[in-house]
Amino acid sequence: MPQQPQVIYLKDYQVPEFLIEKTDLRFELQADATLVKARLQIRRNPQSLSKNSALVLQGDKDLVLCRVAVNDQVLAEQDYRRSEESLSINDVPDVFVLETVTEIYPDQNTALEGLYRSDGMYCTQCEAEGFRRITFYLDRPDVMSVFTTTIEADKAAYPVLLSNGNPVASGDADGDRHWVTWEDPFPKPAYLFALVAGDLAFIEDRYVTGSGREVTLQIFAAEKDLDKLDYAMISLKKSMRWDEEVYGREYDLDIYMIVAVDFFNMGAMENKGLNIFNTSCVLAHPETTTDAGFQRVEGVVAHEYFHNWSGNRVTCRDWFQLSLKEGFTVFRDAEFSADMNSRTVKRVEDVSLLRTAQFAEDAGPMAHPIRPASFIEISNFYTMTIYEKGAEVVRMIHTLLGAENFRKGSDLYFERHDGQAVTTDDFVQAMEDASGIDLSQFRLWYSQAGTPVIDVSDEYDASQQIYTLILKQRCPATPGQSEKAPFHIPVSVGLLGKSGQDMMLSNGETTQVLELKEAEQRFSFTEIEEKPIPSLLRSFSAPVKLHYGYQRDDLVFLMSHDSDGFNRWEAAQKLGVDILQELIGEYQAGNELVLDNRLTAAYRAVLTDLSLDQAMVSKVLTLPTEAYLSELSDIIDVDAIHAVREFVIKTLAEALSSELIAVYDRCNVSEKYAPDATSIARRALKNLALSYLMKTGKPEQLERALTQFQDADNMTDSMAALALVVHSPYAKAAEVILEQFYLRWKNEPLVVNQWLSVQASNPSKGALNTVKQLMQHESFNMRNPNKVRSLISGFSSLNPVNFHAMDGSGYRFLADQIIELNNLNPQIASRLVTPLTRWKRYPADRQGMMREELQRIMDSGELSRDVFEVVSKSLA
Ligand code: B3K
Ligand code: ZN
Repeated sequence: MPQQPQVIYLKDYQVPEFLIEKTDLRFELQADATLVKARLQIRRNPQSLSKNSALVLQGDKDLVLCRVAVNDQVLAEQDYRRSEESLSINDVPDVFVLETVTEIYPDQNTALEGLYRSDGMYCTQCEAEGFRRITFYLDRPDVMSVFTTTIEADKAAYPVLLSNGNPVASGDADGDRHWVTWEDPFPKPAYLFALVAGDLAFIEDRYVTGSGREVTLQIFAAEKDLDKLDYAMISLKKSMRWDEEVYGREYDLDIYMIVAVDFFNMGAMENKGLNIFNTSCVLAHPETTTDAGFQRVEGVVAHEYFHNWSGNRVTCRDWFQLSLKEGFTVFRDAEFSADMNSRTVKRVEDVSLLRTAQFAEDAGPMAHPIRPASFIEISNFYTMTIYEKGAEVVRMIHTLLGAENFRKGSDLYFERHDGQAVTTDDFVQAMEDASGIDLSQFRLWYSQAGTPVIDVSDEYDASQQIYTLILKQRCPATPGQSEKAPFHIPVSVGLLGKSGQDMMLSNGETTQVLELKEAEQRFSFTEIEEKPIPSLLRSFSAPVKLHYGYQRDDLVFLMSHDSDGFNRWEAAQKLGVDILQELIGEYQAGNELVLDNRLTAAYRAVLTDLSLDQAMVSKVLTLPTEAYLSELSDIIDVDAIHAVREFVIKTLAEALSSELIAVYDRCNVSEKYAPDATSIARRALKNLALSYLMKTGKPEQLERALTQFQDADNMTDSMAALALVVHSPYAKAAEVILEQFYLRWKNEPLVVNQWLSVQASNPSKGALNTVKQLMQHESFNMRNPNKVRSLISGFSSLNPVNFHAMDGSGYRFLADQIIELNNLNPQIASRLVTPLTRWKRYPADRQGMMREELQRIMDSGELSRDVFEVVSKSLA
C-alpha cells in the first residue's frame, strides 16, 4: 500500500456544508466514452457551522474533467483543485449554479460501480458511493436533490433510454441519435440515481393503488428472456398490495420499472422508480428456474419495492445507518414471504442462514454492530449482520411492542421522517414514542457486536407448584469491544405437560415473552401442576445462542408435540446436533460409529405421519448442515464433520428405505408446475427422500435419480437429480448427464451457473481440478460476478472438504483468484476473502496455511480499499 486507507468514524459525522437543490444531468453516450454534463443548484447549508468553507465534491480519479463553471463563469485551472478523490473550489457564493462536463469510460469499468456496460447495455450502480464515478457530486445520503436526467444515444443500438421518475420529453437528434428526458419529483440522494440504455424488450401491466391512482408497471430484459418475466410482475403486484395492507404505504410515482442485467455485483438495487436487478433475481420460468429461484425472485422484488418507503422516502443520514433501511426492509420482505408461503418454513430458512453465516461473522475478525462505529470501505458492510441481524433486531421490537403498537410506530416513523435522511435512533425513537414502551436498554443491540449466549436452567417446586426458569446471559468479546453490557432480550417460551399439551401461563396464554434484561434473571410460573418440559425461544424470538440441558428423549417429545412449529424443527436440529457431535468425538477417537436409534425412530415417525405440516417435513428431516456443525465447533474438524454426517445419512437411509420409497412415490405426482407452498413442499420432500435413497448405494436408486432427471418437466426436479448424481460415486453417470445438461441449457446463463456450482461443490476428490478446468470453459467469465459466485464461491463456501484440503491447494487457489479480481472488481474480490477470515476456527496446521495465503494477498501489490480492509483485519 502506498498509503494506508483512511478509517471513517461515525463520531466524526457532520452535516453537509452545502446542499444541492436541483440536479440536472445530460448523458451523451458515445461509442468509446460518455460525456456527463451536470448543472447543480447549490447553496450553503444553513445548519452547517462553517460559513465560508470551500466546496468539496467527491469525484473518482478516473473522471476526466473537461469544464467547470460557477454561475456561468468558466473556471481557470488555478481556480479549483483536483485530487485523487475530489474537486475543491474556494470562494464560492452562498447560492450558485455549478456546471461540470466530465468524460467517463463505461466500457473500461470492470468494477461494475458507476456507469458500465453489461452485455451491450448501459446501466448504473450507485449505492453506496458509485455516483462519484459518474460525476463530481456531494455523494452522501444526507444530500437529497431533485433530479432531471436527459440521455442521448444512438437510436438503433439503444432504443430504450431510462432514468428515475417520469419521462417528460423526447426527440430525435442528429446522426441517427435520439434523446429522452426524465424528471423525478422526489428529492433523493445520489445513491438512488439510475440510468439504463439498451435494446430491451419489456412486459407491461397496471396497478391501481388503494386510493385509486393508476401506476404503469414495466419489466425490461433481453428479448430472449421475455418469457421469464411474469413471475416478477405477479410478485411486484402482490408486494404493492401487501405494503398497503400491512403498512398503509402506497406507491408514489406514475411508473415503476425493473430492468434485468446480467453483470451485477449483488442481487438488485432499489433506485427510485427504476430498480436494476441481477437477472438471477428477476427471471423465472419453470423449465429453467428452481423453486428456490422462484422464491428468491418473489422475495427480492418485494424487498426492492418495500425500499420505496423504507430507504427512499425515508433514507439514511450516513452509511453507518445502513441497517436503518436494510434491517427494516429485510424484516418487511421476510414477513411478506411468510404471508405468501409457509411462515414456519420461511422462519426456518432465515434462522438457518443467520446461525451459519451471521453468527460466524459475529465471531470473526469482521464482527461489527448493526450500526458500525467505523469502516474503511462501506461496500464491505453490506453484510449478514447489517441485513439479517438488523432484521432480527427489528423483529424483536415487533415482539416487544406487539403488532398493533409496531404499526403505530412505523406509521409515526414514516410520517415524521418522510423526505428526510435519518438514523437508526430516529427509528427506535418513533417506536418508543408511539408505543410508550421503554427501549433505552434495547438500543444496545445497535452498538454492541457479538452473539449473546443464554444459559438456561430450571427448578420445579412440586409442593408450591412453582416452576422457575433461570436465564443467564453473556456476550463474547469482539474486535474493539471486550466488555458488553447485558442486552434487553425477548425470550418467548411455552411449557409442555407430559401429555404434550401446552400449559396455560399466567398471561392467560400458552406462550409468554420473558424480557431478559439482567445478566441473570429468574422467571417463575405459578399453578404449574407437573414438572414441564420448556419450549424455549419460540419462533427464534432473539438472535442468540440458547443452551438448556435437554435430554434426547425430551427433544424427541418436543419434535412431535411442541405447538410452535419452529421449535419442533429446532428440537429435531438439537437432537441431530447432539448425536452428530457425539459421533464426531467417536470418529476422532478412531472408534466405530453407532447411530442412536432414537433418531431413526423419530425420523420414521415424522416420515409416516400424514397429519404433520407437510411443508415442514423435509426441513425436520434434514440433518444439521456441515456449515452449522462447523459454526458450533470450537475447532472445526472439516473431515470428521463430513464423514460423520455422511455416515448418519447412510444409516438412516438404509433403515428407512421402504418409508422413503413410499414418500417418494406419494410425492412424485405429475401435475402442472406451480411455485406455490404446497407444491414446493411436495417437491422438497420428494427430493429429500431421493437424496437419502441415493446414499444407500443401491443401483436401483441411481436409476430412480436418472429417471427423474430425464423425465423432469421443471428445473427443481432436474437440478436435484443432477446434483445427487454428480455428488455420488457414480462418476460415469455423472459425466454423461453433465454433458447432456450443458448441451440442453448452454444458452441459458442462469442454468449454466447452476451447472457450474453443482460441479464446484462436489465433495469428491478432484473437484479443484474440475473447477480449474471450468475456469477455461466457454461459459466462464471472470468479469461476470454470477459466474465467479457460482464457480469460485461454489468451491470455497459450499465444498468444505476440498477447500480445506490438507495440501493447502484450496486456499492457494482462492488467494490467486482474489489477487486477480482485486484489480478487476474489488467488491467481488473482497467478498471472496470471507472463508479465509475464519482461519482461527481451524486446527493449527490449517490455520498456518490460511494465514499464509492472507499474507500473500496482503503482499501482492496495491490492494483496493475493499480487499485491504478485510485482509488486514483478518491478520490483525
Ligand atoms: N441496497 C442494495 C445494495 C447495494 C449494495 C452496494 N454495494 C440492494 C438492497 O439491499 O436492496
Ligand atoms: Zn435492501
